[in-house]
Amino acid sequence: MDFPRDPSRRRLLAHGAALVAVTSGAAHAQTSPPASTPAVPAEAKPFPPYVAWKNQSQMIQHTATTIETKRSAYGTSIVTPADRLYIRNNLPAPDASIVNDRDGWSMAVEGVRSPRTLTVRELKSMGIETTATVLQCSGNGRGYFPSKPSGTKWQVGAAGCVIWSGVPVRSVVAALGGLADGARFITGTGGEKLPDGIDPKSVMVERSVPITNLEDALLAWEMNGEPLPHAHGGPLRLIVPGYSGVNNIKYIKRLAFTAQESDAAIQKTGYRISPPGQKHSPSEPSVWEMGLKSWINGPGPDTGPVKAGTVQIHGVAMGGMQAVKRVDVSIDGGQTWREAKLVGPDLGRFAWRQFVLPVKLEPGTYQLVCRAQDVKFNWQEETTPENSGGYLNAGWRAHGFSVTVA
Ligand SMILES: Nc1nc2c(c(=O)[nH]1)N[C@H]1C(S)=C(S)[C@@H](COP(=O)(O)O)O[C@H]1N2
Ligand SMILES: [Mo]
Repeated sequence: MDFPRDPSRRRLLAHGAALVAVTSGAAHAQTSPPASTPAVPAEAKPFPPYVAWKNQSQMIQHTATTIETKRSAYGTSIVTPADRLYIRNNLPAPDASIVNDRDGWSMAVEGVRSPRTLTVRELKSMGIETTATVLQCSGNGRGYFPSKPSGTKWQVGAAGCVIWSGVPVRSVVAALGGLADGARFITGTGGEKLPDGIDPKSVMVERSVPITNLEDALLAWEMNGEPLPHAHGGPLRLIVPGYSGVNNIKYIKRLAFTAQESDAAIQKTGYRISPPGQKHSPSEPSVWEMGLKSWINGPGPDTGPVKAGTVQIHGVAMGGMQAVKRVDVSIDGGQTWREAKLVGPDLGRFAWRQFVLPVKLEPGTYQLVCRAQDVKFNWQEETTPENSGGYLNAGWRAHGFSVTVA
C-alpha cells in the first residue's frame, strides 16, 4: 500500500525535517551506530534562548518555534519530562520576565455573574486539582500524510503526557457567582504582545471550546511537579483535557464564557477540518477533540539495528476523550496481531497508557504497527482521511515503520 512503510519515504521525511534546522542531523542519525543517548551533531542549530534549558539531544528542531520530541526519547515511564516536551508557538513567546512574579500574573474573567480580574495568588485560594493529560499538537503526525500538507512535518513527537496542577475552571466560575446567561463557549486568550500594525484578530491566539468542558478544564500553574515553565505557558495555562494542543492557551490573560466562538482568525478560519487543498471555512468542524491513537516508541526507527532475541515492543496509547482499553501489536504490517499488556499506573482517561509486548525476533526485517481500542470498543482507524491542514492524523498504518533485526 502507499503508506510510509517504505523506509525510503521515512528517510525523505527525516531529510525534510533536517533541512529546516539541523541540516546534516538526519544523515548523522542514519550512518552512525546506535547510541542510548544520541549526541547532538556539532553542526546542529542551538535552541533559541527561551528553550535553551531543553535537552537538545532528545529533540528535533524544525524551527525556533516548532521543536518535537524524538520517538526514542519518550522512555517508558508515562510522563514526558519537561526538558524534552515539544514546543509550538504560533506567535513569539512573551518575555520570560512574566514568570518573575508568578503569583502576580492576572487574568480577566468575563461572562460570569461577577466579572473580575484575578491574580494567580487569588486563583490559588479557589481550589486545587491535579490532572494528567496528553498535550498534542493538532498537526502531530502531519508528516505521515502522503500528500504532505503544508505546515510542520511533525512525526510522533508533538505530544507528551503531562501532569498539571491548578484550579478547576468550574471552581473559578462558582467563586464569581456562576455563568452569565447564554454562555456556550469557554474562550481563552494568550498573553502574547501582538505585533504593531497588524489586525490583532489576524494573529492573536484565542480559542473557544464548548462549555461542556467546564467540568474538566483546569487553570494550571504547575507542570510535572514544578512551576509551569514559561515556554509551556507559565505563569498560567488553560488546560482542556482531551482537546488538541492549540486549545490549551499558554500565558492566559483572559478567560471568557461567551455566547459565540471567538472571531479571531485562529478560531474562525484556522484549525478546521477542510477537504484536501482547500482553505478553511468557519462552517467546518473545529479541531477540538483528539482521537484514539497509539504508536510504538521502541524499538524505533531512530534506535538503530535491533539484536535478535526477545524484544520488548513498547509504546503509548491514548483515547482522546475516552480511556484506552487495549492495544494490539503487529510485526507484519497488520496481517496478524497480538494483544499487548498495558503497564504502569492508570493516570486517568486523558493520560496515555504505556503498553508492552515481548516478542522473540529472528534476524530479518519487520514492519511494526500497533492499534488501540477504547473503553467504548472503538478501534483506532487504519487511515485518517487527508485534510488540508494535515490535522489529527491518527492512522495506525502511517505511524508504523520497519526495523531490521540482526
Ligand atoms: N498563548 C498561546 N497558547 C498556545 C499557543 C500559542 O502560540 N500561544 N500554541 C498552541 C499550540 S498550536 C500548541 S500545539 C500548544 C503547544 O504547547 P507547548 O509549546 O507547551 O508544547 O500550545 C497552544 N497554546
Ligand atoms: Mo499545535
